[in-house]
Amino acid sequence: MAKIIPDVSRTFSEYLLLPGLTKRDNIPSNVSLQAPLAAYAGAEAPRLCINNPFVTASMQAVSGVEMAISLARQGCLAFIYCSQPIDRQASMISRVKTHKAGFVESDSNLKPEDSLADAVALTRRSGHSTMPVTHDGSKNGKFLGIITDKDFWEFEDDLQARVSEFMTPKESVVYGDSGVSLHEANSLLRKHKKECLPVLDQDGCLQALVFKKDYIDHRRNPYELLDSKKRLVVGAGINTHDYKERVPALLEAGADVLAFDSSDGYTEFQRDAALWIREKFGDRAVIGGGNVVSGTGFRYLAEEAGLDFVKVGIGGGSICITREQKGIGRGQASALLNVVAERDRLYNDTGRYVPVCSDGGLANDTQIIIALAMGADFVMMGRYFAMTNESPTPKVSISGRMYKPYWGEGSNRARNWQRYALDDEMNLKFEEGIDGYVPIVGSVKDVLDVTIVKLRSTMCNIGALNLKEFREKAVLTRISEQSFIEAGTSNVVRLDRDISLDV
Ligand code: MZP
Repeated sequence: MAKIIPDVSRTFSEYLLLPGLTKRDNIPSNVSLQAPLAAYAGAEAPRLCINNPFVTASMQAVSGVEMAISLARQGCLAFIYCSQPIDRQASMISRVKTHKAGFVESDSNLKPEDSLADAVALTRRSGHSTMPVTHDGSKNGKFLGIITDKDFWEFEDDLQARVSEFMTPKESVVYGDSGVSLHEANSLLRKHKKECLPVLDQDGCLQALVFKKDYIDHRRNPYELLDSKKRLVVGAGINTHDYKERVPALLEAGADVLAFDSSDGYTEFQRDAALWIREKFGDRAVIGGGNVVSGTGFRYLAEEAGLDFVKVGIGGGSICITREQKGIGRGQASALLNVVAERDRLYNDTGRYVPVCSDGGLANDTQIIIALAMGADFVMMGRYFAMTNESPTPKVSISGRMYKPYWGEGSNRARNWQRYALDDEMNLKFEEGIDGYVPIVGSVKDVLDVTIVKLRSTMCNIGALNLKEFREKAVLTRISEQSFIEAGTSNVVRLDRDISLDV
């Protein structure tokens, strides 16, 4: 007969943290959010750490080049999705690795014969108000000048007039020559009191733009995640089907960490693939895997497969219908608690610490905080990042609000059958993910800033200065339905919810 475990499957929203003693040095600015991303033994330093404990899901609707650059700049990490041809994924990795911080490719360009109306439309589409003018309107065309929204008045000037009549021509533009260092470029911006510096090659073609706001942004991002050669750190999703070709190409392109993207990772397929990669690339490869929902699954991947970190979660993802389609999965809180207990046992038994990632189903900042308090070393999120400006999907207006498409890797749209099927036979006979929309909430930095402030603040309430202390000191209580209601406001008309301001 089947075994029924006594515990019911629980979710994060069923728990609350009890405050611990807050000492005088427990202030948010003293808190470190650094988290290990690679297994380590005893007192040795992990081969890879992130500075903030958030990584992106390896998904088409989430993890493109722009997202990866933004995440690394915020001290986090993105996993570029593997549900695409090997050469495309490798080229995305190398675009992140070769991204020269501060030099950006111009993605809003005009031709001299374009009209002011074209300039206005481009600004609306791209959100950029500085537009280089090149001979053919391409990003690397011959540079002729630059036009910004300060050069004309949208409601006063003739919008049919040509861009060439309003742009600042090349002769009057301060620009840098190819080979200029970022330091020199910033000095030119400062000296000439400019916001944007075009960089031109020896033929006068546009190579890149340097913005003053990026310099300021850089100075404000002290947690940026860089490798030993000062390049941004990036991860890549992999699967157990084509790893013998995919992994060498990704490592060659510069991927710093690999993670099996699989809904159920407690398999011999994943172990065999991990052992093959380890034998071929040794410790140079940081390899994560999963997903699992039990201590047994964790132990198998940590010990037998020798993984560097293990992801926890089946069926909790916001776009996931695995539980209803196949009847497998586990409440995310129960799964995580079971796995982190095994991680700590493994550490006590062997001295090897294998970090745990809570993957999927984090619906708000509170749940992120509870996941880290319960023992996750870091969290992986899809929806959270799909809602930002940097996700690789187009903005869509629905009933006057702006959204972005977000779809599961197990949906027909992603066709990522490698994530779900054990062999080619099962190639998407049924879907495990849905296709939908999420509201746009701002930039990655905007949303992370808020989450980080809340996390640091809660850690101070618990009396923890780092994430290890946080999980060691955390005391949680289960909440009843009534106390869940009590947690909201009571008998007060809320300005943000109950009163319409349009009256
Ligand atoms: P969420 O942050 O949107 O709630 O969940 C993201 C996670 O859901 C991913 O990291 C992955 O583990 C999982 N996922 C991705 N696609 C599907 C699906 O199509 C899925 N079922 O479950």
